[in-house]
Amino acid sequence: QEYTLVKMKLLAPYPKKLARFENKTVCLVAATLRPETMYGQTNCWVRPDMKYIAFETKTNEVFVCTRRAARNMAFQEFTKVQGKFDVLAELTGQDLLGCAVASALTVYPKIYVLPMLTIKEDKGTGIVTCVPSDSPDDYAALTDLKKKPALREKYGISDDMVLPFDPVPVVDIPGYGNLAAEVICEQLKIQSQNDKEKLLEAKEILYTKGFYEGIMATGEHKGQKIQDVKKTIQKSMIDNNRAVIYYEPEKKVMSRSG
Ligand code: ZZB
Repeated sequence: QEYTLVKMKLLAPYPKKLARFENKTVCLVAATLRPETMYGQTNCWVRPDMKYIAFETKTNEVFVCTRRAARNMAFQEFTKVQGKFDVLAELTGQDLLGCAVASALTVYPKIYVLPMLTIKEDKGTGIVTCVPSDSPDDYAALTDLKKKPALREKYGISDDMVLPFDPVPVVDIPGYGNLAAEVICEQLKIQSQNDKEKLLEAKEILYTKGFYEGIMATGEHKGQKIQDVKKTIQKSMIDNNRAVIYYEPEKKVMSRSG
């Protein structure tokens, strides 16, 4: 499985556990299958109770992701020595909550690290970029935070990190419009980020519809088909040093290699 790894650059002040890297570029790296939706990023997701590490890449950047993802990256020439990575810091999602990051293409110059409780350990990097216009999981999790002051309070998230960030129209999907995730969450009566089965159904519908019928609604490729621009947008992010390609091995292979 090929993912686009989006470098979400940590902005100063860095959190305590990363403070000693303040003279370096630190990136929370998010794996996505939808590089063309990056125009609509509204925040970065981490799971508060999940463990993350920081390691140095061969280009002298510091990447933050799960240990499992770091190990995969070490076998994909991200580090100086093949298969090896030095753990510079160990942290939890909680340590990253409320930090500010800058990500490519999005209309919001400064976005925040917020809690998503359904992030899986065994997929991607454990860091997820939020696109509430097109990802039902993201729309549901952001709506949870917007509607529930108690949830924000529990995780020490202030209103200004959440409330100003509305979904941005990025892709037009015939029958769903340009805020497809919101439309489908309403149609399927999705109540929260924990509505697992309905969210899976919503995601599958939008992946297929978006890929085959989606038209860019913003940016320099406005009016073009998603199929025709996906690779172009991925390549331009890579050329601008804002993303890299990351492969995820098949699950079976993973469990054999530890
Ligand atoms: C931005 C984005 C925009 C995404 C969209 C989807 C959509 P999949 O399909 O199951 O392989 N993701 C990545 N890692 C994780 C994780 N560890 N736990 C939970 N979610 C994760 O999952 C890949 C997608 O799920 C990724 O692509 C990421 O969200 C999220 F408009 O990135 B995506 C219809 C979906 N649209």
